[in-house]
Amino acid sequence: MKNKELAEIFEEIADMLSIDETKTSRFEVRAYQAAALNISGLQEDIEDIYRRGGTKALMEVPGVGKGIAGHIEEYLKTGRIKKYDALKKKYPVDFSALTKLEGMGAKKAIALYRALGVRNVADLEKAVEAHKVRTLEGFGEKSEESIAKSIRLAEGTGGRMLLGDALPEAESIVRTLLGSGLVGDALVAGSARRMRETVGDLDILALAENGKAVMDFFGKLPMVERTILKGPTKTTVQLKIGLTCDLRVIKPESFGAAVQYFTGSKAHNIATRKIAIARGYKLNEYGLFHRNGKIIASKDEHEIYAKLGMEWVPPEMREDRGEIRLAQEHKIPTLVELKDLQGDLHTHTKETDGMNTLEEMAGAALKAGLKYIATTNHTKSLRVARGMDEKGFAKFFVQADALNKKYDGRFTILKGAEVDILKDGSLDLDANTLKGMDCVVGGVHSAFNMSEAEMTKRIITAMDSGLMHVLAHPTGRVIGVRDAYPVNVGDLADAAERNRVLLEINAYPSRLDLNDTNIMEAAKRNVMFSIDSDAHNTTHYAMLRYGVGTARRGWLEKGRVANTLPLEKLKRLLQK
Ligand code: DGT
Ligand code: CA
Ligand code: CA
Repeated sequence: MKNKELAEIFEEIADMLSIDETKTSRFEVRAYQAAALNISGLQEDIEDIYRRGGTKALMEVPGVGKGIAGHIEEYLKTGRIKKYDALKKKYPVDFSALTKLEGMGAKKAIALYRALGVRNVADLEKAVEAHKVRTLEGFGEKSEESIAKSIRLAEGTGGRMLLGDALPEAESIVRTLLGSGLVGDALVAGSARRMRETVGDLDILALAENGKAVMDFFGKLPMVERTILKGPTKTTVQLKIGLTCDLRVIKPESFGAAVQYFTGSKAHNIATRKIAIARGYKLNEYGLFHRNGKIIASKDEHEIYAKLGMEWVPPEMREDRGEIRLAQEHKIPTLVELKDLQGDLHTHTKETDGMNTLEEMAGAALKAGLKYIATTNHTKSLRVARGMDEKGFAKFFVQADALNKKYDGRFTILKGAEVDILKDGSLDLDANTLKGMDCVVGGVHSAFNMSEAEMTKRIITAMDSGLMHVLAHPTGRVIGVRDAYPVNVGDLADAAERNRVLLEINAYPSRLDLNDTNIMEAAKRNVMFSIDSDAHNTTHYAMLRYGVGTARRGWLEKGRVANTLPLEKLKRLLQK
């Protein structure tokens, strides 16, 4: 059925015609739009219509006049439409993908094409990453951010949403439910509770006797776009942010069992159910039961694990990756927590591509409960980020000295850089400058296109320089934007151990790099990690929680995370 293809072509023709709007083309634009709309809504196959009665039959379709019927005939016969091809030649831009992004019309797409050469979503991603969009007339920082967000949502994550976008929404729903007075308790379950890096849908549980009132309230929340399915115990809605959300209303007597069940993961549940069966029990979302139906535990999640002979398992570990046995042996590690973090070793200021001054960044960190940050601006070869040279850093650090003096020990700024690891593994600042810094964070920012062996060697060469303290975002992936470059994480971890380089867990929600499984692999060595926000503005310290969540998914204890150390101990650790 070619209906959809044709509708998209006509939509795109309309987009392209609208770029140079004159009186006649405005009329044409509307004609193509109407045709697109009507054809996409057509139940019958447009090819059948044509076969049945030629262009005359086509013209009976609402919105299809003589000209458009001719185009359809041309397309069905030749697979092309000359008018479309000519316009595409003039505007070689993937409008159909670009205009699907929120707030992006044909005119904006063409403005981006003219100013920055943006032809498709991939180009736009690059432009957004390089912060080129915000400088254009009619765009600005806000619109750049919303473009970035809609790109992430539109593709790449396979319909899944970043935890960093999904979890705050879930928490806001939970807060609203708790504030309604209609529920005794409410919490986020599912993959969001497990802090998975992306979330397929939200699962919220509410404790209440009267399901109907809760569901009525839920369906009317401002963040809800429409209700997909409504019942007294389960309601599914489409949220405006582009995610579906299940709300389940649970009776108090089975709340713990429901929390355990709907937190998942499915694999963890299957494993726990097997343990129940082995003990002659039955486990489901209503409780843990004897085979005769008598209830053993159901109100409290901890009780269910206890009655299964298991230690309570932190949600982040519930992936059936070995946590079941640890829980049976009562050897679940004490995982690192957000409140354990005392500092942040990777932050930026407006001197390069950040948004705030060093003073503002330090003040916000202090407010976020941190005792120290390393200020780590980009280095000279990273031109898109206005990277600084040796002199630039020297000048910039005067500010750090002055602020440290002012803070008088209440807070400390460590002097550092996010130094580019160049193609040959050398670092992008001279060795003396780097030696004079407290915290050198090395990272790959360009020339990703290498074999695994080459990339691994490049990064190890950089670590072997003895000048690096932290390896930033070790695999370079940006969720939904680009995959990790090929690299052997085990070999990197070996080099990190040898050189006492900290492996970063970059907390930025689209990075989360290292990820959970890489952390587990690296942690087999005697290496330490650093959970860093990579903050580019004062609000970004809030992202640290996602880094902590990822560290917990990688089973890390506080003792493995360098920035849980008080300043003096951290400084000793960083000394080469
Ligand atoms: P998602 O939504 O893809 O990010 O991942 P989850 O883990 O949130 O999965 P979801 O929303 O399908 O279901 C929520 C939880 O409910 C899941 O983690 C475990 C539980 N669950 C769902 N389906 C099954 C099942 O067939 N068997 C068992 N044992 N548990 C299930
Ligand atoms: Ca889910
Ligand atoms: Ca679900």
